[in-house]
Amino acid sequence: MSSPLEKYYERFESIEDYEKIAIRYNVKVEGPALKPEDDPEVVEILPKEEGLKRTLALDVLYGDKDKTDEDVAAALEAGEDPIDLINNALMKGMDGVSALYTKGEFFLPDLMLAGDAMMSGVEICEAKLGHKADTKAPIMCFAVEGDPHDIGKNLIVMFLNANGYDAIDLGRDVPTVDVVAKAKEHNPAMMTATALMTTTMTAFGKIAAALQEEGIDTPIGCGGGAVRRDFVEEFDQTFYGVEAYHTPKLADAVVDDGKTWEDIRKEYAEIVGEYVAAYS
Ligand code: B12
Repeated sequence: MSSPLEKYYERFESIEDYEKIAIRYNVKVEGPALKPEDDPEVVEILPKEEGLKRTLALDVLYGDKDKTDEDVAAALEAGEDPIDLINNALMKGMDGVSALYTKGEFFLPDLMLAGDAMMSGVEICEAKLGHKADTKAPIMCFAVEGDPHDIGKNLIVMFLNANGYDAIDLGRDVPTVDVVAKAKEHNPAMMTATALMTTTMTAFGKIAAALQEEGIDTPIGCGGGAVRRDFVEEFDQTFYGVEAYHTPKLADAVVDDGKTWEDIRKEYAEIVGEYVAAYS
């Protein structure tokens, strides 16, 4: 007499036409999956020539920190220029990740793994250089007072660094007085403030008022799960930020094109180059 488990498996042994299983679950196999590096947009971004730079870009694309560390060390050993590795290998991998995330083909964990891999590679390059790579401008990033949620803020920091900015990461639960003190110290071109709780997002207005008292008019991008555009726009000096990967483009608009917080409120979708529901 067979056991219940054996009986269960016997049912499958009697199935002759396995296609029926697929039909029942409405599964259609459409051929081999497209590899991330074969996506047409990613093909345009990654270094085309086989070699250390392409390998490194792929390490980042696949979020493989250990392999990135190994390959950066090997590339530096082989005499590659650390700045060239940052700009034309590590950052290219991260650009590929952003492209796939924008399309909805990569997800938050992919971003975080790739960000860690890229930043680790950048640190090894900077250690070889003996100084930090030149950056476009300092941008200050923080999660507001009372708020422990920092995943979005960490993504912002990673995207800014990946795009050549000096992201000054103040961390999470940052008191408004510290924001003002750090703004005086670093004179950032822009700030990003993140809040995920209805109880903490009131900090945006307090921060804007405290900065204005000190005569600091730096644009502040405010975002986070619970935050809405109309709430943010109740205060001067602020604009509503939607996706972490938008931040470098918003920073470019401020740094390169002299856009103000008022301009960004009007031109957000144009600046980030895509349809943004909150700004439609
Ligand atoms: C992870 C998480 C936690 C983790 C945080 C870990 C960490 N290191 O961040 C932990 C477990 C610590 C936590 C704790 C708490 N949490 Co919590 N948490 C979450 C959760 C599940 C996900 C949040 C998240 O990381 N989202 C993903 C990131 C990427 O999103 P994001 O930060 O918003 O950033 C995106 C955008 O907003 C944008 N963005 C953000 N800022 C900016 C700025 C600019 C300029 C731009 C352009 C874009 C931008 O970029 C990102 C997308 O690309 C949410 C629920 C949910 N599904 O959202 C609850 C949630 C946020 N938590 C909540 C609560 C209540 C708490 C607690 C108070 C629970 C408790 N009773 O103890 C505690 C906090 C305790 C404290 N110390 O005060 C509530 C908040 C409710 C509210 N509306 O007020 C939520 C919504 C859960 C719920 N449904 O109740 N939490």
